[in-house]
Amino acid sequence: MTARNLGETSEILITADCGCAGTQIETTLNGSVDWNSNCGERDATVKLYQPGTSSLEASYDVSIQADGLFNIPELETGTFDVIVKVEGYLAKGIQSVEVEAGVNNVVVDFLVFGDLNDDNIVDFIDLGALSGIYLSQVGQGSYNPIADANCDGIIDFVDLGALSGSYLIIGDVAPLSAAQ
Ligand SMILES: [Ca+2]
Ligand SMILES: [Ca+2]
Repeated sequence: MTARNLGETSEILITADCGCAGTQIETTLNGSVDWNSNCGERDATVKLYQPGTSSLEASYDVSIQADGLFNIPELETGTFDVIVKVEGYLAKGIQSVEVEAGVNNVVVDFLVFGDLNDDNIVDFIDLGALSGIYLSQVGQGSYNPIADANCDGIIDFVDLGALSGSYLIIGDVAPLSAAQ
């Protein structure tokens, strides 16, 4: 069997019947998020764009584990701008991530808390959402873990302060600018 050219980027179609299972190098992307383990698991979306553009190449729903790690088990090789959106946080972009055959790693840090309604800006809607469940505790129906910035089981002044600190900040969007 001839080796498949994994570096070829123009090939988008993947054939399922190549009979080569087990012979190809699987391409994976391991992500690491600066994360409070008390927060447990959290849903996130990882989007890959052609560098410097808003041309979406792929989108993955992932789960941030309590240790801050996430994994995309199979993806295409290439160079991508990566935008990670974790529930409750603004989207974070990382430019020009090279994905080669085999295991790849990407670090996602400095996540900004406070986007409770997932529209990629921290504003009065998020403030209102947090205020509406102020002093609710884990176990109560009104408690929303997404609003619990420090994940201590109560929505209080600490979480309000965290949200206020990012008030009117907007998350990253494609195309990512060179300044980032
Ligand atoms: Ca918002
Ligand atoms: Ca809290």
